[in-house]
Amino acid sequence: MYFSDSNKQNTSYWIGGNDIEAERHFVWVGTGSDLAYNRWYPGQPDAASYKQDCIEMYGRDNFEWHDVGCEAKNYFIYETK
Ligand SMILES: [Ca+2]
Repeated sequence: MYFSDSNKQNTSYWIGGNDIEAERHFVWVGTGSDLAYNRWYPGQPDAASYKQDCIEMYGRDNFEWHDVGCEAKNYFIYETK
């Protein structure tokens, strides 16, 4: 993916992982399977100051992953068959 610097900083994507069922146990929403791969930003997941159950690719951190509140307004990426 390519974004200009200004776009990149304002762009984050949902990738369909969450730990809604069990805190700190992240799974993919489609299959319920564990994350076989991850690209967490250093220090993440941190469940910082409020409930952070969903995974986003965070533009400001080079699209590395953050756990964040699921109510955030992000773009999304999904897999089709
Ligand atoms: Ca976080």
